[in-house]
Amino acid sequence: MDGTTQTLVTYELQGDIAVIGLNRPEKRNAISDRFVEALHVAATRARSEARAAVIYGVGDHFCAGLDLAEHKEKPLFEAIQGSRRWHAVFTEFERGEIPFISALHGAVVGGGFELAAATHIRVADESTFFGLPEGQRGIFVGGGGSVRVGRLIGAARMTDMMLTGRTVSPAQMEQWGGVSYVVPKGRALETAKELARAAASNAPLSNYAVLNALPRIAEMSVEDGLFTESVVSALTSETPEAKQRLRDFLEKRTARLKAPDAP
Ligand code: 1HE
Repeated sequence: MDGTTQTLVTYELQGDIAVIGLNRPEKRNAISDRFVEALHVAATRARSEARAAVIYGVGDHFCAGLDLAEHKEKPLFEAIQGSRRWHAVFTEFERGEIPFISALHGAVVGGGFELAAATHIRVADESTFFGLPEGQRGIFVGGGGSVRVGRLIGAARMTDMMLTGRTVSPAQMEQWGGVSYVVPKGRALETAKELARAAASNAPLSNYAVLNALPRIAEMSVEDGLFTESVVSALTSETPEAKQRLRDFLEKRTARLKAPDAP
């Protein structure tokens, strides 16, 4: 079903964090045109009222990718425009003001993987499997995957996934750098919320710099990157919030860092 009455994307503000649910479980959260617009609405709302956000899939899977039933009817030019709209909306997640953390389980395939790649931290539970079955469907990635997934896990691994159609386990994906956390089945959403709450407690301008300066610096020459870093660093230090946070540390009003729990 993708009728006019269904809430394709749910949204809930829980304190400082927005919790966004992909909510078309009967079609494994396949992304139709209306679904992309619902993602746009949720991202816009989260960016204006939350300090971090979590995205998860309702049902047994995170997301089965592009809605193939809708796609097969599309004329060429509409397919190009559709892909460009995915790019624009996913960029709202990737290069906005607040961090987005994806909680993954079940299928994270095709456009579902492209969506996860546009988020800033990926948490996968042990039921997760990753796939890029575009070749099997006779199409190509169109939701930014050739840019984001390729940069995330490396072009050779992406090429392998696309040519062979193989699925990849969360443990393997963690080794490849495609996910940052692998947690027991059913624990991804809670872990993602904990991480979102931690990120939400940072200074908003620091988070903004992480989301918008880091990926740009990664594309620069070493010299340009180092110069840009100095400018961004000095700018963030100038805010009253930074000055207050620095004072809080020096006057021993903030908790000290401690070593991570094993392992
Ligand atoms: C769909 C879609 C979909 C399921 N578009 N309808 N993506 C794919 O190639 C993945 C295709 N899907 C699957 O491999 C499987 O559905 C899953 C592994 C995700 C889940 O399997 P399962 O057994 O739980 O569900 P199912 O029985 O296969 O699907 C349930 C229903 O969802 C069924 O419809 P129904 O009317 O028969 O109940 C499916 O047809 C429907 N469904 N996935 C439309 N993707 C911007 S470019 C991005 C390019 C891509 O993303 S290509 C990869 C597309």
